[in-house]
Amino acid sequence: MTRFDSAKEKYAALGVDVDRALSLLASKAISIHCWQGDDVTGFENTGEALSGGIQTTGNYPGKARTPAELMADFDKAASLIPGKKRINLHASYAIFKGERVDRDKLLPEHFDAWIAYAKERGYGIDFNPTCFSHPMVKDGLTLSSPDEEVRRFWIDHCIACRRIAAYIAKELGSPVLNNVWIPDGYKHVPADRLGPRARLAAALDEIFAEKLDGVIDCVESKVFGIGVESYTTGSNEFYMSYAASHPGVYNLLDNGHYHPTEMVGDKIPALLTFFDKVPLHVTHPVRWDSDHVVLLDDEVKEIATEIVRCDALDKVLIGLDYFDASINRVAAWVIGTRNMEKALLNALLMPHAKLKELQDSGSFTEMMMLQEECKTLPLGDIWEKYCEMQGVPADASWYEEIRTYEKEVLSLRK
Ligand code: RNT
Ligand code: ZN
Repeated sequence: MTRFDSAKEKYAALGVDVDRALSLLASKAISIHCWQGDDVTGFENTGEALSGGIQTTGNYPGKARTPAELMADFDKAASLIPGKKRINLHASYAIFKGERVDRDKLLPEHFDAWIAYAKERGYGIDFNPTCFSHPMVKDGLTLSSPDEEVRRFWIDHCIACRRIAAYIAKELGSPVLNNVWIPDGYKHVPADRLGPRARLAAALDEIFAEKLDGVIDCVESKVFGIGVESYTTGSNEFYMSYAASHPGVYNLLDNGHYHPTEMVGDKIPALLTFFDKVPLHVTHPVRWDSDHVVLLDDEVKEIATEIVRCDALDKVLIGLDYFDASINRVAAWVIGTRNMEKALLNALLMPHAKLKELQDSGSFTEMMMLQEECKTLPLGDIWEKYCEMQGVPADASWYEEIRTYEKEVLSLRK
């Protein structure tokens, strides 16, 4: 009997259907962020430093400098990751054939190369306005700025992005998540907390006014950023209320954007009670929103468990968000995405019906016992099988490919 067959028997004894778990996992797409490949630099070549209270640290050699390099690196990573993939783009990754335009004038055609790339590989695309690392961010503000001209620029940028998202959706025949995140806030204790939020709400109303097919709109809240410690305009309460009162706009949860003891796993069912979609940014925050590579830690496992337990694989849109410049960037993509897949597999292999029954019948001792016993079931044997079925390395041997790629490709980038 193979290890897989023996593991399968163990799961079956608990009432878990392993084949069903494998096919559900294979059909769930993970949206992989392009910005891990180049430290959130993009292709504008304006020399602007990363701003907005987010930071990449480290200077591991070999970062992608051009669309061709970023695409090649993404391909290398994707070849080592099982499962269905989407690619998550930022507006700053526009690819200009001729004349360059500023962000408020971006057009769908500036993403044709990405659409061709995605089409060839059968990927969906997700999209993000880039409201940072730009001279029109004045005093750290964009959509909530008191300066009419600044606000106008960013409203126009976000409108352009929604149209690009609609175009991509049409081209690929797959809806595009368009996520608005802005860095707005104050380092010091503000004198007016309401004014900026009123301006942000009005700006969002303008941005979302146009009905567009294929676009799933969402807004991403945050608790604080570096240099923006005292006040964040787009706070959790602000965006949650905005989404709840504006049908068709969703609240995106980034698990780096809450106080350290708040768990996004618990927020997912809270939102699923009221929303038919819950978009995510899965990350690994270490003491702050540090955007380390996603690990297979308790928080990520709990996020995956809630998605599966709530029968919400179709409702929760899983995107990753981290940017680590201190390690091989291609490996960073592979490690983080494989971990997200592993967390989902772990969740799919739990006897949820049985556990719920135990909770509802007040059998808390047995419930705890079973939850803990599940933690040492042979997940690895099923994972190996899944990787084999997907045609990717099942064990640490994938790292050899990274070593070779580093030697033959990345290290030549000077
Ligand atoms: C910042 C947000 C946002 C960005 C990316 C680059 O705190 O998490 O999602 O990380 O858009
Ligand atoms: Zn995020």
